Amino acid sequence: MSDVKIDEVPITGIPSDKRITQIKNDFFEEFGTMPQFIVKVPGRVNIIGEHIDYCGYPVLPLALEQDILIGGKPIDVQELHLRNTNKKYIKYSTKLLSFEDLDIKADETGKPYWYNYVLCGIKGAIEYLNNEIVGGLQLCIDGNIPPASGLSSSSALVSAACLSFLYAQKVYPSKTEIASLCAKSERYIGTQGGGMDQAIAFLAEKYSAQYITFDPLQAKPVSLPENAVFVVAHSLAEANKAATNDFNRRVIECRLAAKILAVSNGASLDQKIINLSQVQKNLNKSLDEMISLVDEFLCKNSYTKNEVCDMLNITEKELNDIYLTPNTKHLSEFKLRQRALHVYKEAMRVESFRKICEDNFSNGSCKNGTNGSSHTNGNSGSLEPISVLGTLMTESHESLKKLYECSHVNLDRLVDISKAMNVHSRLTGAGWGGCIVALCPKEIVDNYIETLVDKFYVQYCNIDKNEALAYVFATTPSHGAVIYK
Ligand code: ADP
Ligand code: NG1
Repeated sequence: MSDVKIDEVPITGIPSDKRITQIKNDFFEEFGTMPQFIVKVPGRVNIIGEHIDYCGYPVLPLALEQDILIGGKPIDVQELHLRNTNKKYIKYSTKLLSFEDLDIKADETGKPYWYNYVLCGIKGAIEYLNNEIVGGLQLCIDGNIPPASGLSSSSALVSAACLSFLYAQKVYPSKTEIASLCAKSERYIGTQGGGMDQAIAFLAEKYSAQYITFDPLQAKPVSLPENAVFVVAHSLAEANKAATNDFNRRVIECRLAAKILAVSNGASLDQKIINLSQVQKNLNKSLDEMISLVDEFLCKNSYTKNEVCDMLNITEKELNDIYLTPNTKHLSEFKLRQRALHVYKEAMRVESFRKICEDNFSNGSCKNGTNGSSHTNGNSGSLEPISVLGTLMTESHESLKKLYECSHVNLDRLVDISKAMNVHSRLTGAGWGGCIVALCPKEIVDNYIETLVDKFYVQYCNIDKNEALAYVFATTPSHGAVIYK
């Protein structure tokens, strides 16, 4: 899997599609020529394993049918010209500089411009090429992944831009290589994300979710129950991760928790950043044992900056410089215990979920009866496997809401409406808005969607029934990035 190159399909193989026609028309209108290639990178929904990729733990996403499409054509001059089929995203052009000089600045409110995500992908690609680039690029972008909604529109955009640029430069990295490169590239936007979104964008396979492990990056297909469907429903609240410090705050709280657990258990006081999974490996402990260590060494509900400095035996300046990001330096209080507990317990839920799928649905069908779970987490004896999977998703949501504090009142309402129909669900993606993912038995899917439309979108959000149908959809696992040439 690791050395596999990205699929290239003859451009004649593109299904005739309104969006492709739109890209071609807009490309011609803007640049007076046709695109030479089109790249397609999917969004994703994460089934379980939230806010743990940047702590080094495996996650379980699948690629969506919704995607970012980019039509591209190399040009002789070292310039980049961007156009979007959606006119709310303004045109943008720039000289292509060395990666050190390619500056990515947010607007005056701190929110990134849309084209900054394209620049992230291109900056990463130029860095990968050691500034040895030939010519430039014209690009026209079209996306149908709901933005700022936890379905990875930003990573699909960064990844599609990076792939387009490398392809135009005639450079063809493997899927794992480009996935890791794009994860690194997206951090130029200012958030310290993990690598889940970029990994599934390139490593996804049709009809299965992927169990993604990091360091080294690998993806293993996971068969899902045939008699259930994963339904995504939008909360109608958008949250741009890079516009606030909510996301980075959680990342650094996890970093600090990891370092404190390490030094409290005998590690030397150095300045190396480690994640919660590395601490577990170094201490050679089980996840259960890590939870006991959190209870023992991170027993307070909140830690001040001074307390953290004392525990790590560092000055405030060192804390700021080594561990904090520009948008978290001013924080004075850190919730280390809650974040670490969420991460270790969520990592256990991912393992339970994967094992249940492996033991029960390995041929894509549900072998009724056993749940196959050997973990305490979500192990409910004689329950049907699907209901054990559902319980794990419900527990994940509770933990994200209470320990990680990244839910939203609309997300909680969607989860509650689902619960009343015996459908388990959870927030998916970064949270603070965005979407839920629900595990819904096939035979009630239509009824479930109708109930959400009625109780959430029409009655609670006061939107029209037809409009509401655009916000809730059943998913089918799709494939990873493709280049049409
Ligand atoms: P997500 O959870 O979808 O990844 P982010 O908050 O990280 O959300 O990023 C969302 C941002 O990505 C949007 O605000 C916009 O700037 C950019 N974006 C997403 N889709 C598109 C698109 N089709 N065209 C242009 N920019 C897009
Ligand atoms: P989304 O849902 O795309 O905002 C973010 C991170 C992921 C992961 C999830 C939470 C980026 C690009 N994406 O995803 O790595 O940490 O939140 O599980 O930072």
